[in-house]
Amino acid sequence: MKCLPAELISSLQSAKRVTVLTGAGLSAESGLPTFRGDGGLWKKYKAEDLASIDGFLKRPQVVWEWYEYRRSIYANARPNPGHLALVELEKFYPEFTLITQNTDGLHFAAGSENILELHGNIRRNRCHLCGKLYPEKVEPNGQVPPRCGCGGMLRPDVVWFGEALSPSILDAAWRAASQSELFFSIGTSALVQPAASLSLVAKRSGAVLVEINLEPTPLSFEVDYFLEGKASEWLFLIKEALQ
Ligand code: BJW
Ligand code: ZN
Repeated sequence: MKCLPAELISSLQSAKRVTVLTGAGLSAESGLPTFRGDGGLWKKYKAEDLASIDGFLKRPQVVWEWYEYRRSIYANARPNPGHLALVELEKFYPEFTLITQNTDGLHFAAGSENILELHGNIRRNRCHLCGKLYPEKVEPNGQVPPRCGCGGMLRPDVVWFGEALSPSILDAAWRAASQSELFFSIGTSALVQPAASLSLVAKRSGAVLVEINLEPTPLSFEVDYFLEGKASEWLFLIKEALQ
């Protein structure tokens, strides 16, 4: 049976500024495949072949169809108890920032409010050439990928390898990490930068660092508490400790 360490419970109860970083493992419990590891999305492909501008320009149809496939899975996905517990945490703490690498929008669907989507959102598209944003679902217009009015190919409005994250979102995430007393890294392999560095920024600024994952990651050696197991189960205990 899982049990939170007593010292962590007292940190949970006394903290005022809390930041959480989530990754694909949190949404795995909503039925969405992760990127790496068992059942990872990338099994047949290298991540960089699909989620990079070079991959897109080389195989635009394959990349577009892969995203359309993922959108079809995401359309039926619902927030799981892990997402919902984070909504409760946000109500408890005066300063709470939820930084997510996930592009599935499930934190919004759950009702979290102060969310920073580091890697964009898969539901939106934008033009590869002129940058015009297409927030709504794009209907097929005879070409794959569909074309913008300017003739450019549409692509998902996400951050691919080699692309810069939104400076304002990254700044806000950096600030939240460096100002937090308690920082959680949940359901992420902690391999992809700059997201992975946020945990270390928090630690260097004095935060208590907690990781929740099914298995150890490169971050596990740096954390104050490694909680091994499913995100939803640990988040349930964390929520209970605050009631
Ligand atoms: C559970 C669970 C359960 C399962 N409960 N746990 C420094 C050093 C080396 C390289 C770099 C560096 N800085 C930058 C780079 C390059 C690169 C990078 O990091 N490469 C590394 C892989 C080596 N980074 C970039 O290119 C970034 N851009 C950048 O730095 O730009 C610089 C620049 C500046 C100025 C001008 C131009 C450029 C961009 C990174 C973008 C990542 N994009 C993706 C795709 C998003 C779109 C989409 O959705 O398709 O983001 S890749 C993919 O990885 C996706 C994810 O958000 C991201 C992280 O994955 P995540 O969430 O960690 O998932 P998994 O699958 O890896 O792990 C799941 C975990 O959950 C596992 O650990 C499981 O055990 C666990 N788990 N079930 C708890 N129930
Ligand atoms: Zn355009």
